[in-house]
Amino acid sequence: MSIKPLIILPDPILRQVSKPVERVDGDLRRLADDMLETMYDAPGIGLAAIQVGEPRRLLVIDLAKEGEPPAPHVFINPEILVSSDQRSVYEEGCLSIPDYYAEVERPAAVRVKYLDRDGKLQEIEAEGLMATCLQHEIDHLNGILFIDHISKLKRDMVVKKFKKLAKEKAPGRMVG
Ligand code: GNR
Ligand code: NI
Repeated sequence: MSIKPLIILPDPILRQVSKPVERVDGDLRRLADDMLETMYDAPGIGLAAIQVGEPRRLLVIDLAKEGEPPAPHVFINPEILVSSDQRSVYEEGCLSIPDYYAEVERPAAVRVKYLDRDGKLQEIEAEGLMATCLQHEIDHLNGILFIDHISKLKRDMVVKKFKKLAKEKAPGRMVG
C-alpha cells in the first residue's frame, strides 16, 4: 500500500473524463487500496482515482466518524440511475482544492449502480452525506469539480488564488 500525491487545482488533469474500468483485477484493487490509504492520510471522506492522476472510473468513500471502525466503500464504474427532485445543501470541500469550502445544492437522494471490489454488480439508494459524496466523486469522473456548482464570481476567485499558489510553488511550470 502507498500514499499517492494528490492532483491540485488548476492542474488540467482534473478536467479529464475518466475511462470505464474493464477488469476488476489485482491491479485495480491495489489502486483502490492506495486511494483509501491516501484518503485516510489526507484526511478526507472520499477520493476519485483522477485525484491521484489515474483517469479510471473508480472512487472510494468512508464516512465513518472518528472513533468508529473504518467503513471503506469502493465504487467501480458508478452510474446514477435516479436522482430525487428534493434537493439538499451541504458545505463541501475537496482534497484537490485544499482549505476551500462552499455550500453546494444537489439532489438529496440518488440511486447508484456500480461494481464492488469483487467486480459484482451492486445498487444502492443513498441519502444525506453519502448521496452528496457520491455525486461529488462521480462529478470528478466526468472532470467536474464542486466549484462548478457555485457562482462564477466565487469560482473565478478560487481558481485565481490556486493559479497564484501554483505559480509561487513552481515558477515557469504553470499549466491550466
Ligand atoms: O473529504 C471530502 N469531504 C467532503 C465534504 C463534503 C462533500 C464532499 C466531500 S468529498 C471530499 C474529498 C474529495 O475531494 N473527494 O473528491
Ligand atoms: Ni473532491
